Amino acid sequence: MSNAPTIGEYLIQRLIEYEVGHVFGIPGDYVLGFYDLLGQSALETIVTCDEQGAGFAADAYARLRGMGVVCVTYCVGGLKVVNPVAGAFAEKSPVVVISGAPGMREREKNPLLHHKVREFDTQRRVFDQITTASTVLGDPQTAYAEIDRVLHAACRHKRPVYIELPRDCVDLRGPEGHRPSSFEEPSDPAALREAMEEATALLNAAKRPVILADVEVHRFHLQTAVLALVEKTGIPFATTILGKSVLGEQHPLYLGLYEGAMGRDEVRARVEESDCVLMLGAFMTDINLGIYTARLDPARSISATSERISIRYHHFDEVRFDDFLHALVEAAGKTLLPSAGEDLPAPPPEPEAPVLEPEARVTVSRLFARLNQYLEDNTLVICDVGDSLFGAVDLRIHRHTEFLGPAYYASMGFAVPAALGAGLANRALRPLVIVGDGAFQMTGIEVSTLVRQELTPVIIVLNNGGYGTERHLHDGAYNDILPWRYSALPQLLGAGRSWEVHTEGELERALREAGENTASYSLIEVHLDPMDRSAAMERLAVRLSKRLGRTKQ
Ligand SMILES: Cc1ncc(C[n+]2csc(CCOP(=O)(O)OP(=O)(O)O)c2C)c(N)n1
Ligand SMILES: [Mg+2]
Repeated sequence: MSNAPTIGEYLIQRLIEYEVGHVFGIPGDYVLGFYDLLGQSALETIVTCDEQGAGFAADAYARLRGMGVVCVTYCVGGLKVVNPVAGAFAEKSPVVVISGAPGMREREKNPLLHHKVREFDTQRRVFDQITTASTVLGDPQTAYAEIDRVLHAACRHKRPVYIELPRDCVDLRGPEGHRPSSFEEPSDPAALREAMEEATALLNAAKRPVILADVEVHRFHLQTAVLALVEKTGIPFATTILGKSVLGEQHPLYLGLYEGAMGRDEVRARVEESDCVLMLGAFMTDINLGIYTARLDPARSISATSERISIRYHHFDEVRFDDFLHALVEAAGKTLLPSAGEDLPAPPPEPEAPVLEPEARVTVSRLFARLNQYLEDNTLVICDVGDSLFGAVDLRIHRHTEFLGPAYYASMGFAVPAALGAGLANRALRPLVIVGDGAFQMTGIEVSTLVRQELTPVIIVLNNGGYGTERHLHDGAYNDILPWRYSALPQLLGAGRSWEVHTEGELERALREAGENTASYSLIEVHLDPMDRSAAMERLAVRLSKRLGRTKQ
């Protein structure tokens, strides 16, 4: 009898080594054997209402914990996680997709087995487009090494991977004595030295350097290093929407959110007029760049990402992002001189505490101003697409990484299931979910899974009677939705508390009572005027509709 673990056991063991504690998904006959193994393991299985919810939950979990896992059955389950996995790919989140599949022996003679779409490898080929590595564990001789390779790729690139587990292979054993391979790819020391010389020369010569910290700083867990760099050099920093709150937004050197012409003018001017912008883990998406209104001159930029380091027009492919950043921190105060630290623009204004007008109808801007006061040290803000995201731009997040939102891929339906993933990734955080009524109709049913897991987020449903964002771009009857009674959800689920809010007085009471409710989720349905919108949405709508060649009257 071999001492080697079964393929299923080895996969579970490696996931635990990557500090995964939960697996999200829905079982099916092609994956039942593996679900049994999961049930006997230290991993907790979280069964959601729908696979898409499991996918978003795993994405949020990965953003907080460094790896998230979704485990589904063949095609009917797998193809439902395509959208969240695509979002995880686009926004760099290391989600591991484990899909059950027909056994290798069942595949002979190409029978028409249930759930098969076209060929046996159709699902895998779909996932090849949206993952950084994929494998079918059909051969016990190579399965362990394949698991090592694929999990390493997820971690190295912070992108999803796909592992297909044929049901007759789960209990097969590979070779004895396997040790996980090492995939270290150290920086080329000479290239690192040269990159550092160029970067320090540029930064030392700069009179008004600025750091632009973005999403990869979060994904690669480099916040502490960036903070050390900021503090040792005195260089002020800005972030983008996608990297929002990657460093605490109450830091004295925080300039604000940089989003080209969409953002605040002082921040835009300070960044664009800087003689050296050090971009760390920055992702140049259209929304991050304020729909291409950002003006960043490569001749005055240093850009470091996990893919390459660029210093003005020189590119260094052999230098690792983390090595470069740590070398900068190490040089700070030595070869890298402290910044003069003059002319910091005034810090972003704390939105004024609104004076309560108890009878007044709640508006979007007053709602967000109030929510800003509501944030506590353990609040994790999770936004969905729409005014939830844009209205949240001006929230001042207390510490780093307390903001999750699909700010680039922008798939509706992210926020409620993300609260599930984030809540399990770190139970010490209390999610504050901000979600539009349209997005809530897509995945809000996962509140059911929040109940099962005894999570207690506060969920604010912005009820503006439909697809508000789209109304501002181009209105039509297709932007209306059925007006659900969102606050009746506790009756449907038999759990939770809810409030229906029209006025500021009602909002105040709901927020207070929700804050005190630590026994269940709290859902606050806020009625808003269908044409009301945040200032950020207003700026975005103007720009987007110009690009679409349509202007709103
Ligand atoms: C999955 C998905 N489908 C469609 C869209 C296009 N879209 C962008 S915003 C929007 C409306 C969002 O409505 P709601 O969630 O109510 O938020 P609001 O705009 O009203 O704040 C739609 C349909 C999308 N981003 N994602
Ligand atoms: Mg809406």
